[in-house]
Amino acid sequence: MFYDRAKIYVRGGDGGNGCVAFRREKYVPEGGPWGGDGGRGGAVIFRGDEGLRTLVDFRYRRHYKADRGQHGRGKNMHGRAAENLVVRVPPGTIIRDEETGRLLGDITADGQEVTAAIGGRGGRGNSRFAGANNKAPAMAEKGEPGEERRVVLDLKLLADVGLVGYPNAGKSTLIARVSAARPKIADYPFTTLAPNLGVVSRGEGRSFVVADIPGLIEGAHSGAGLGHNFLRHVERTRVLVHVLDMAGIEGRDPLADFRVICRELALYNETLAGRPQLIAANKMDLTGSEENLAGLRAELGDTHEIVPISAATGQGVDKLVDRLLALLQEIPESQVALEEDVPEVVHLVGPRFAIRREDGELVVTGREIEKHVAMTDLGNNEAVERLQRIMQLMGLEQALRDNGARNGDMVRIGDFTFDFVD
Ligand SMILES: Nc1nc2c(ncn2[C@@H]2O[C@H](COP(=O)(O)OP(=O)(O)OP(=O)(O)O)[C@@H](O)[C@H]2O)c(=O)[nH]1
Ligand SMILES: [Mg+2]
Repeated sequence: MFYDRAKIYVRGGDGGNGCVAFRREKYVPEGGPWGGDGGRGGAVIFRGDEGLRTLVDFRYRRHYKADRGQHGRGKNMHGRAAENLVVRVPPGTIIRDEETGRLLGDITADGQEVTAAIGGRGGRGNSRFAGANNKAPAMAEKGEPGEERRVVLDLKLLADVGLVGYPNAGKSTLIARVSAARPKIADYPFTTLAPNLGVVSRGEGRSFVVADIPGLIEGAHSGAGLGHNFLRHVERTRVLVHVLDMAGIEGRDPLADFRVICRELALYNETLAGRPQLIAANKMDLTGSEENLAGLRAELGDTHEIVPISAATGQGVDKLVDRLLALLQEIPESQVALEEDVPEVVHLVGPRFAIRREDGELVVTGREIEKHVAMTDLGNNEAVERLQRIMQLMGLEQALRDNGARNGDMVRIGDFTFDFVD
């Protein structure tokens, strides 16, 4: 199986900050807290799009960051949530967390969505901290940071275009010219022993996959030569390109070759023979090819589209690719191989926190506790006091003691440093 792979970075937007504000109206002398909450940050969401066939677009852009939520404002006005960032991927794409290898989701259909990184929630405004003990809190939460991760996208490549033809017709030369595939090319038959796949890319959103299979000969449908084993690789392609050797080397007649291959395809599988086809009249750089082309056109010109090319010099190849892009646009999508189960998105929740010693300091790490620190306005005493209460509730004080913390030891969590006081 062939894979196309891309590694990208995704980050949900941070939540907007909560606001500290107080009521200051006429006739309301003792203004209470009046600061609104921040809005939620946007998520990064992968969405299946059957117009896409490969992952090459991710070569142009590797960072996807959703917007942050709007900050809360006075008069209890909440900040607006940010829009999600939708990243389009072809159906068949498997999404994994790069670090853990964990499956985040599997896009199998057009429109299906998988969330890769959620946005942070908005920080709460000071109104939400008012209580019996504190009627006028002068603190608010900062927005929660968005989730971030590196993801690996994998796509099983299914060929859109199959190259068929006699041995030596130039199929491998053609795929090497239009893609990064580098198959063996030689002037003896049956050079290609296994199929090659190549991705043809003509800029963003304009790409497709070509399969080059071993040459076919008469009797291929029943196992002659090598072709039969490989016809199944072109069974699900949407367009076939007949590659013909127009120079008629070794007394070959391109028209006769064409008829033999058509018959073999039909004998193998009727629907394969009925697939849309283009004839790539190859080796037009060689003598004798023009005459043969005239003959071919006279016979097949009314019923078949013939594109003269030279895979060796590149002549006519761009036109062939353009025609293929256009044809693929018109032809409905063939079904994509589906992975059996579609697991739910998994958001990682680690252990609550870990403590280690570093240069005489106690360093505390952990998703949840670091989140609380990130959401605290460390310049605000009230907010810091609240943070300390949260840490106590999470059992951090006891855990520090268990790790040998003594009075006066420095403790660091993210940007926050404090002295341990037992
Ligand atoms: N002059 C000329 N030679 C070509 C052209 N295309 C292919 N050839 C030559 O034809 C020979 C066969 O080319 P391949 O690309 O290996 O042919 P193939 O169809 O893949 O052959 P198999 O793998 O055996 O089925 C090689 O020597 C190529 O260099 C062309 O457009 N012009
Ligand atoms: Mg070959």
